[in-house]
Amino acid sequence: MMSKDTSHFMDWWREARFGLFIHWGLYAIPAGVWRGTLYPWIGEWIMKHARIPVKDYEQLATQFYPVKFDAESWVSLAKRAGMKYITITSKHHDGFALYKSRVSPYNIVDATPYKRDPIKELAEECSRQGIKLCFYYSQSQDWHHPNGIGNDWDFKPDEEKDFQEYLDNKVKPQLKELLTQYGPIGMIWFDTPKSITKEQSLELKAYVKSIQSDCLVSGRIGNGVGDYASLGDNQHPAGPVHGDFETPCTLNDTWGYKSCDDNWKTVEELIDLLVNCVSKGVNYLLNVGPTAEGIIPAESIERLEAVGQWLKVNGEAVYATGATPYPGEHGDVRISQKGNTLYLMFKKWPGERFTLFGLKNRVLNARFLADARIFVEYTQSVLSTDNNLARLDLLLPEESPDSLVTVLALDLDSVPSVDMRILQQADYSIRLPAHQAGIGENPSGVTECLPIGIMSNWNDPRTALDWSFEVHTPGRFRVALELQMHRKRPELYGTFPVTVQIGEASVKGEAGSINISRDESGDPFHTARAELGEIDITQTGTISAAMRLGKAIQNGADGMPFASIVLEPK
Ligand code: FHN
Repeated sequence: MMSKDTSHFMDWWREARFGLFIHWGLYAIPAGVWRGTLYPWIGEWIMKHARIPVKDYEQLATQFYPVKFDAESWVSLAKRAGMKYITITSKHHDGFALYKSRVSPYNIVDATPYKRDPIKELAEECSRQGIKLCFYYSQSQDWHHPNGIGNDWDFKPDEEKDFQEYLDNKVKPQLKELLTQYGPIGMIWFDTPKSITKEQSLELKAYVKSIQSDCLVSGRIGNGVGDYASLGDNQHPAGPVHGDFETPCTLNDTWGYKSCDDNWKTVEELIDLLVNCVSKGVNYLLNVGPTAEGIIPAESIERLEAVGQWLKVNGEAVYATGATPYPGEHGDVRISQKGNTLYLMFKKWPGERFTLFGLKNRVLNARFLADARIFVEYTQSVLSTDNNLARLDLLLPEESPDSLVTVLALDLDSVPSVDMRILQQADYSIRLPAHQAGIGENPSGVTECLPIGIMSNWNDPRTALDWSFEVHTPGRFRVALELQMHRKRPELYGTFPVTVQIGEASVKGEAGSINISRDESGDPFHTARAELGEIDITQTGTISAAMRLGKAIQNGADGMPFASIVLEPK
């Protein structure tokens, strides 16, 4: 009998978890500076920000000669970093093809003195070194094409353009080239759908699949028809997501190279962000912007190699793992799972004692990925006095076994099974996240929690959010709200009165724009904190909580961008 093939075309991507993004093109030459003016914002947008006429921007091609480009070293860097796929800009919004295209002479082989096809060299290297190659392709914005979206300084306004003509005569023929010239391609990473219609998104998707049926299409193909969904740039989920997600992220503040951008994330931050993604089942696509010479900046290389070193030791907790089985976060611990193993990833070392609540399985073995020889003593019990709360008490070394995030693997007697109630954590804190909130009266019917764990359209004071949670250690708690807001538009949110009721106690305060300051340069999404005050919880067991707005919100940001209530012991 023939065995049934149960593989799925998304398997490789789901198992990969970590990929390399490469933004490389003509914009690496000005590197943020045009005719003596330094432009803020991301480097690859300089043509738009400086409103550079096509005929002037095209001149950059005559100077593009990346003598130091070396496909082998780029691909081996991705491998050393522990990345499983590479997504490179085959054509960004500036319309320039980074490969040999017969559709448009505006490409690296025909329009530059370099005359080599780096995509071909990368494709050969990727196949030699065994890593998936994917192509970024800007399907809507094309500032070089009269009918592409976005250039209104050389061409007609977008509304008057024949977008379908551009799709038919540039996008599709170039996709065909990309999907037939370079062997099997993991994905086409479409971006910024803009006004593309659902029919057009579907048409593009079908077109890609008609050439390579297993090639994925990114969520940003538009209209929700991608094979998976994309979070915003540098956006990290506040709670567990449902479905397949990826978040594209920068190492500094730009995608395409900018000579003056040295706002580099630290290795610690990068590993924290990686484990945060892993614990939510989200892929982390981390960018480098090579210089016009073809060099990946040393600061990027150092950081990626350090992440790779960590992954060499701790990759078991990352690759082919699923999101935490718990419905919410565990303070400074991120959790993933694979088979019968649960991985606790400690962002902050708890010291000698750590208690994990709510794990229902029997633990067979506890081992550190950084050093399996360290003996970990543990006991398991169920507290019938606290509504049958299961607890696992671990006796850990005083110092963390890994200098960065330490991973403790718990091998269990079966697939992880956990208490789905909201539980007070070992550090006595309690988190009441948006995605676990009941939405009481919802008069307009539009308030809902987005897949990334942020409340959307919560603007009606009649709509109360409610929770119930389990307390094992009563006491006095500070009450704070976490809101996810956009740093570039803080004024959008306004500031609103809120009331939080915890059991019999309540606390009032204000939250919104006052909790965030404008920042044009860094990551746009920011988790801001609003301190509301303090309350007492006087008993163990199940406690209820609710939160209301003090007045109706009418802002341009879909209401209050609420992520969580956090109760921290005083
Ligand atoms: O406009 C682009 C930007 O230049 C960059 O390519 C990022 C990467 O996710 N995507 C768009 C903005 O979201």
